[in-house]
Amino acid sequence: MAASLKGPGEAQKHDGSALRIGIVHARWNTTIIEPLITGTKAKLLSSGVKESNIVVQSVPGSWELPIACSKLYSASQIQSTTSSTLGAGDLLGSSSSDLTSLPTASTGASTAPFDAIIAIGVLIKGETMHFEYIAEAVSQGLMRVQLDAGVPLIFGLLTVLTEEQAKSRAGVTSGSHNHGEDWGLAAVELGVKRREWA
Ligand code: DLZ
Repeated sequence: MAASLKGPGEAQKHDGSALRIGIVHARWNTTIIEPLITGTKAKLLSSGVKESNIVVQSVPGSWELPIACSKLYSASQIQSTTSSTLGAGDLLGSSSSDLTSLPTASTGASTAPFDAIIAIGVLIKGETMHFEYIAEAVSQGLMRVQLDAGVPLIFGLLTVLTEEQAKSRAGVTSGSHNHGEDWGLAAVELGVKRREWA
């Protein structure tokens, strides 16, 4: 069968066992978001990333993704320089909804800065210009965070015209591909390559 033009090409195998990965997702369109997160995590785990080194945070909508990714990354940088002198709960707390609350060494999780962060959101076009403004701003914002922070930021933002299009990109409809899987693999590849490039 001829290779498809679409997609990242033949899968590369990278060892994610040393990586720490963040996932920041919007809660709008949750029925699409959930399978995308599942697909993303499945590929992280199958690439060797430890469950304890995957940190998942949520925000209300896609608009909030750039600031959340930025804050999550800087919190992990602070944690990496201070964790050795911190007890569990100091500075970073333990509530999973707080962007500054990252697992500490006492949980067995890595306290290194994130090797990659995956931003996941689903924008579905409505009747107004809302979609266009958010899609453009979030895309620019995520690129800005990625280049300013120097951390790979995987673009898991679906910008679709219909709910059907969203479902068929989340592997929900029969025979469709879950794009979250690609995002998980991209995070591992970029996380590993970033360490090589350092
Ligand atoms: C307001 C809004 C609308 C209309 N549509 C979406 C959407 O399709 N996907 C999404 O992730 N978020 C949506 N939002 C919420 C905004 O992203 C944002 O959370 C709010 O405007 C508050 O800042």
